[in-house]
Amino acid sequence: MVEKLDTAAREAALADLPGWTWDEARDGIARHFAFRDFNQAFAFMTAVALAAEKADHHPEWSNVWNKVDIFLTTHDAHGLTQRDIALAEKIDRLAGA
Ligand code: H2B
Repeated sequence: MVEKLDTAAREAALADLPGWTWDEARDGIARHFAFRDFNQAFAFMTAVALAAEKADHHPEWSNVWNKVDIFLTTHDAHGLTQRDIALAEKIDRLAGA
């Protein structure tokens, strides 16, 4: 079982993920993405879905036309872990962010 990140580890990781904000109540991280249109948003979601399935680590997310809101936490650990950080880095690369 992967361990929750402690405060120092979380702050160090988030320093390298400027678009993501920590939700203390849910111990996870969130980021909002906006694309040119629905096609771009859904292509991004497809790429994220494939990466998530490969990593066996999945986002909580929603989509409204060109907007995608993503929340990452590790359900098995009841909080933020290195698996979320790794997926966030991957998501940023897929968004070209
Ligand atoms: N995704 C996330 N975000 N957290 C988990 O704890 C998790 C997951 N667990 N995807 C995986 C799947 C688990 O349910 C399977 C059985 O490995």
